[in-house]
Amino acid sequence: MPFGLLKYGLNRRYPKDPLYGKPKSLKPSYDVVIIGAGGHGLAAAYYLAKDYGITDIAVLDKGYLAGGNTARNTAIIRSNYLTPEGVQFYDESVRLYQGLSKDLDFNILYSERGHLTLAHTDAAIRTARWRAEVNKHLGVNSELILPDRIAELCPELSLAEDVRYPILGALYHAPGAIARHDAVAWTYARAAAALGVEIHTETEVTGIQIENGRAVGVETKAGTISCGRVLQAVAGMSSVVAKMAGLELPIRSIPLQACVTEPVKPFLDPIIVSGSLHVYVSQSDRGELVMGGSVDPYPLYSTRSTLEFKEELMMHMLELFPFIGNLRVLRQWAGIADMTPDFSPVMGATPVKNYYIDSGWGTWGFKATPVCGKRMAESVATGIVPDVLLPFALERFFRFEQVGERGAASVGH
Ligand code: PYC
Repeated sequence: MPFGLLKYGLNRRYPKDPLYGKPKSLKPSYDVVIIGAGGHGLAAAYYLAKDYGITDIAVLDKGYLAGGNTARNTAIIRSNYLTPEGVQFYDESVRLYQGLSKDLDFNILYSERGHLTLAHTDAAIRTARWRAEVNKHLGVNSELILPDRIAELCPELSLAEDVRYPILGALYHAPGAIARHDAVAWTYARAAAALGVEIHTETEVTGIQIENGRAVGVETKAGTISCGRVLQAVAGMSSVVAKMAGLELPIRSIPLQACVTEPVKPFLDPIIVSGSLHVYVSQSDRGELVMGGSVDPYPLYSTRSTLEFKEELMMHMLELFPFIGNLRVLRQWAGIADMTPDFSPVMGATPVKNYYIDSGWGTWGFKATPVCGKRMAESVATGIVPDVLLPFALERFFRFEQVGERGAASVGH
């Protein structure tokens, strides 16, 4: 029997150190505490250390590394948004993603596929044209295309006209990509730890200490620590954690389910999204179809997945790809989407001094990982929220300056 198998099989604990170093005990104090060891929290830790030399950082998580929404999304990367604020922000993220494997010397399996948002109605064609024009104006490659071009880009897609929702056109976004979601978290964890950042998993935060309107410490199940600044990056639990700091967020948390099939030979190159059919699907480099549909119809803090979800998704998938009827679904799951009223995130400073927030990601947290990490690190390090984040401030809801991004959603709501 191979030696390694025995060593792993007979050990009560996983016998290898995690790739972010040996676990240490919590210190009584840190310069910065980051709540949430998902992609965003880890990226922020890395950029704080690399760009600003701030390395006295503890990243805390109640579970295992990147086991929340980072592990549960469908790994789509794109910047074909509707608002200029959204397009500029996600475009910076796409550019960071494109260089990430090289910059951090870790293969995140970044794979540029092209992204097609199918339009089945006149209204959807209008929105696609609108998005294409805003994108082009800001230097982002998107265009409205018609069925003959769709057939060239994705010959497997059914373009039948005698169906409920014939395809009239699509928004084509050539830079649309997928990546290995776990690897994104792993690469940031490894690089941050190499610079001195401590990552403490299974260390749940239970309270935030505030004195004179300023965050001064964090209570955890492993003890209380004092700190100079706190960043919360806990997608799916944003309202719960913000409440510990006395903040009320305009967020409803709703499950979003997804699934993967058994692997099959590559046949689907682009990422396909259909708003009317409530489907988004890509084929991973391992050959699995990775897909999902609409958010659940009610708020809930649960990551269970349902038969109804699967039945509905398959019904719609078969309209687009009638030949996949025999494919088996291997796994299904749910993440929790923190939805804001305008479908844009909430990032930046808060009314509690030294308490920063990275939240409200709804269904687009994964694609924002590098830019959010980098720009939140800038906010925390300098105390100045950069221009690219200002439109997403919490106060926008009090100023009636929302950043309406619903029209760019791939996910049905
Ligand atoms: O916005 O591309 C997207 C997306 C797909 C699934 C969740 N979000």
